[in-house]
Amino acid sequence: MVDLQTNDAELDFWLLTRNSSVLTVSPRRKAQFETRLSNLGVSYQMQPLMELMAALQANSSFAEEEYEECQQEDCVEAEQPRRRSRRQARGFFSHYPRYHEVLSFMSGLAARYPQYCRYESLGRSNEGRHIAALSISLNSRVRHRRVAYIQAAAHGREWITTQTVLYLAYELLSNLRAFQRVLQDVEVFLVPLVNPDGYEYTHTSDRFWRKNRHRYAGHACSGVDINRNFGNHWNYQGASQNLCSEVYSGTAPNSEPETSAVVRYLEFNRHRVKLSLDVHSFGKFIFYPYGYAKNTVPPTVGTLRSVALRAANQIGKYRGTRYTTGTSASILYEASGSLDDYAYGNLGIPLSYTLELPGDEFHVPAHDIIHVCKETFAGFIEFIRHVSLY
Ligand code: 0X9
Ligand code: ZN
Repeated sequence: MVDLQTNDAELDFWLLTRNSSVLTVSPRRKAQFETRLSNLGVSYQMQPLMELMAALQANSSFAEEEYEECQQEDCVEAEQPRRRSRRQARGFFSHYPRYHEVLSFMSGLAARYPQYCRYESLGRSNEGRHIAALSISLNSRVRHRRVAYIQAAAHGREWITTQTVLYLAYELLSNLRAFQRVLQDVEVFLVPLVNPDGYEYTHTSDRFWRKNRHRYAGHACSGVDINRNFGNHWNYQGASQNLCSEVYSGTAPNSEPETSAVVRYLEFNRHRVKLSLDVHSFGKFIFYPYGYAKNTVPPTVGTLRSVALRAANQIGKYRGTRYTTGTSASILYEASGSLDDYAYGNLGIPLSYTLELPGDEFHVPAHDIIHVCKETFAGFIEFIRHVSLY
């Protein structure tokens, strides 16, 4: 399966673990692929993607109804500001926002909490969109605060990840007093949409687009996998140089503006950043380095593991969600050129993780968004709590 993922550009793996996989294959290749699976002795089930798409469509109309509720002017004006903002937030976390909505949610938070929250751009994407960030801290005058860096949606289709990071920002800022200790000397730096072009493309053209939107003249295929484009064992394993592949690693490490925007920020702040968390979907995993090869364990694996287990435990308290922790190469597959290996291996960021949120596919139902946000929030806080120990 790992071989197919890297070498067959027509297959798109949604999940690939040791005992099972979820992937899409075009109708044209279906019969041939079934023969191949039978020859390999693999048992499988097939479902037309159109069925899944129809279910998703039914789902999203539910979300819009919820969001539209009480949008008329008289209704909005009569409300108390605090209640209004809570209701608006409820609405925000019951659907999947577009890029511009994400940006206005972020700038709205910064405008409401100017003393504690800064809204900035790390740079621009291939198509010129801002890679927006929020910095949250209590003592912005203290220069050398440690940083907890959390990013999401390096893969366009992983919509739920953006929501969990925005929820973290919202929840921290709405309850600053409750999180005073956690935030005492830590700056929380959030990038909810690392791949804004890919994200928008999943809203306009192809719900299951993964890569960025880099176009190559004279080629039909486009896009680089941001999570194969970082400069640690670049293109070594679990990555491809076929630009039609879902795991295409780009022309060189850091070749993509989205990757280099993140790298520029992390390099500049390398002595302050103690946590790097890359949020993905799906599978309920917490990965720590190294992911580039099997049986390669970093010297501080004990700490990495114990913090991961604590975070998993906190997440489970909300409704019993159970995460598996380990290195991705041992639990899942080798994937070189990812952020977690780069942050740990090249920059020396001591707590470096990749989170795979829950779900059976990329589309978490609208009514479940808030629950994933809440349980993941508990995990984020646990990770951030460890930052001040460094
Ligand atoms: O393949 C990936 O980039 C991640 N899975 S996803 O389904 N979200 O695409 C997992 C990467 C795990 N490996 C490392 N972090 N090295
Ligand atoms: Zn991903």
